[in-house]
Amino acid sequence: LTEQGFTLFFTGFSGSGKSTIANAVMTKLMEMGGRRVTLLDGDVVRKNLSSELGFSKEHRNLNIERIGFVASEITKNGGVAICAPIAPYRGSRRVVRELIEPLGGFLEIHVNTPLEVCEARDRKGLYAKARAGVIKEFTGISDPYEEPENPEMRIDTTDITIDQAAQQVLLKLEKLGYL
Ligand code: GGZ
Repeated sequence: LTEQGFTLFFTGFSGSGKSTIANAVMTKLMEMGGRRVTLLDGDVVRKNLSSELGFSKEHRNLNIERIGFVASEITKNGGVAICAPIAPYRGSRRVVRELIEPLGGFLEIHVNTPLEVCEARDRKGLYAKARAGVIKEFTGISDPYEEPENPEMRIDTTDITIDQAAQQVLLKLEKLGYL
């Protein structure tokens, strides 16, 4: 009996709630037991796997392709990979989807919390720095974000709790037969 591996690929602005939802989903999956879950969070990947990369289009795409490769290996072996980068470019998201879909499940989850809400939260003060021009090429302010056209899910965290958001993801996984 081999379980089907799958990848949850969260994409959205800085401060949209990707990381927090990804962590909550990971916790819930681990509490349910029986699945090996690997979290590939944006900042952790950048520190450990992509430390030499910046935020040009080329470097962002390279970063996403590395994340996709690791997630594809996990998925191939029946594990659960949870990725939470900004992944602003459609092309690189498509590359990752095409890499993983033949090996297992792939769910693209657009955390579509509006930019105004992310900026108002400004948990790390990055938006203020981006507006001031201290951080260049900042997604949503001075760099593009190409909206997903056909994501498996959209989650706007403006008016829901993290727990509710995570619950929506689990419900979707159940409906699709992954849990
Ligand atoms: C976007 C930036 C930038 C620029 C630093 N643009 O909220 P955070 O801080 O922790 O998440 C953001 C993270 C984005 O890295 P990713 O690897 O997810 O991006 S991508 O998928 O595009 O490769 C933010 C911080 O790094 N950060 N400079 N210019 N976010």
